[in-house]
Amino acid sequence: MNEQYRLFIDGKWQAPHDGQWLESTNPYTNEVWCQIPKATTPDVDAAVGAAKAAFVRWAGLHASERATWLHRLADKLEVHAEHLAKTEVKDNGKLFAEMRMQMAYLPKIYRYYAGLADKVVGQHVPIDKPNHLALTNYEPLGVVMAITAWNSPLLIMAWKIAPALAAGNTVVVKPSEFASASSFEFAKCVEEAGVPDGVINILSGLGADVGEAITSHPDIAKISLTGGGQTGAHVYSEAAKSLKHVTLELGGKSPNIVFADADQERAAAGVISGIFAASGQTCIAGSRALVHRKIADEFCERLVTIGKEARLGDPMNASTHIGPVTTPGQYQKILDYISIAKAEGAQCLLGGQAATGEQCGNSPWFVEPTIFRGVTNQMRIAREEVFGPILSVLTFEDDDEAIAIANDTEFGLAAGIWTTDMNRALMLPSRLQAGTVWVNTYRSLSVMLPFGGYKHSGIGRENGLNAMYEYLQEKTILVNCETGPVTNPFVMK
Ligand code: TXE
Repeated sequence: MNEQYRLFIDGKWQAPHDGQWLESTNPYTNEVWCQIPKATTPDVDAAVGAAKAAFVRWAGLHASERATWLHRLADKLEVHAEHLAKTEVKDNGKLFAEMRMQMAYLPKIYRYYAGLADKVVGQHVPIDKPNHLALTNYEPLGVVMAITAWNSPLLIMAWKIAPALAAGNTVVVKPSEFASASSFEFAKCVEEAGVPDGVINILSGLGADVGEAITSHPDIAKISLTGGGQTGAHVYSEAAKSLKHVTLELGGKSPNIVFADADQERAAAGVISGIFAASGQTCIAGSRALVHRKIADEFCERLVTIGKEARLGDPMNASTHIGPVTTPGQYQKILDYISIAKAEGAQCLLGGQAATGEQCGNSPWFVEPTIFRGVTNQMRIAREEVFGPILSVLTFEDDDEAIAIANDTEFGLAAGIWTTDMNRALMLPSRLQAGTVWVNTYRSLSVMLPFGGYKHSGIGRENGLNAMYEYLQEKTILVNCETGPVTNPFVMK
């Protein structure tokens, strides 16, 4: 019997108001494996109401007490890491090897922000008014709505709710309808850890059903969303109507720039993992390889050689390199872009079609790792986010041209540089319009480092010290200590 999850609201498991559930399909077995509740507006109201009521108590705790709760939660996440990883694989078809690493990292994120909770301090400002005492202080925003995507549900959730909770906010999480189960398994850890009721609430459902209830809800102070660009823009404009704070982590079309002086073996491995890991379904996918014209032939051969070695198969199997695509919609989108690239005149060096065969099990959603050469930056395949295992190779003549092509995109999430020239390594990152620039590495993240996008890749930053301030507001306190006679009350001092 498949598990039928319930909403986690105010520390209790509740059936959705409309009594409807959605089915979750395992992308590898192509079988429905669980049911997730289909929340609607009354469920959003209930969850936000619970979070609002809990806020007074949670924000009133000393920061070090909130930190203790986050550590307790982290303890439970450690105990259940393996189970959480397996749940995510069933939901999104990503490799167990990757999800296991993510789950091992998850507690560190909660512990990092637990450690920061009581380090947030205000200032005494020696202002230019005699006999006045000026202080600043940081206070939480209130109820934070975390909307997450299907590609790394619990990691993305942690980036949002760990700093939000440490800062004193309470949260409602709405995971993607394509991968909600792990968020409910996470809620079991919340329950086991004994986190006070209403501090963390989990809702599942369709964005279209609950979107308006979220964006217009008067008691939600902030929305933090990871998702597609269109969703981000829509949520941003709707949230503006009630002046909500917003953090957006959206898509990318990230360049991986390979200079002629690069260590080609390392660069090729980096470019391949940058695009084929997670079947290319990551916001930081290095989907454009910009290769110096002088080495382009040799480098493309290397890419094809490594790409051919990719083993497609069961994501639970340790020897699998590439699993299925997560959703039928995503699968179709990727195949459409392959057709578009071919029609635009790009030359297909590898793959270029759906993958079938025994290794794909019952899954109809495998796509061959694909490399296109002869791509120009004007082609749609170079401009639009595919979110699949499709690499476009472009060439450049010199540094200026590489930078110009790299920056000629509406996105700006990440970029990679492969070079052994120290000057390039040090001087070029500042010329790239991207939130993260990796040099001689790619797709390497840390909770200690800010992460977020330039341009259409997002607004605000996650991770790092400053992410705490995305969930805080600054207060000024000015105390007049004058004792002399009152002067003219009609003139502002
Ligand atoms: O994302 P959506 P989808 C990109 C990627 C992918 C495309 C579509 O290119 O092909 O987006 O993916 C919720 N109000 N990325 O359709 O729809 C939704 O329920 C409030 C990049 O899965 O943007 C889910 O929880 N919420 C990305 C979340 O938004 C709404 C990761 C994201 O879903 C809503 C995922 C609304 N009106 C996709 N509409 C990345 N940055 O990594 C939807 N949602």
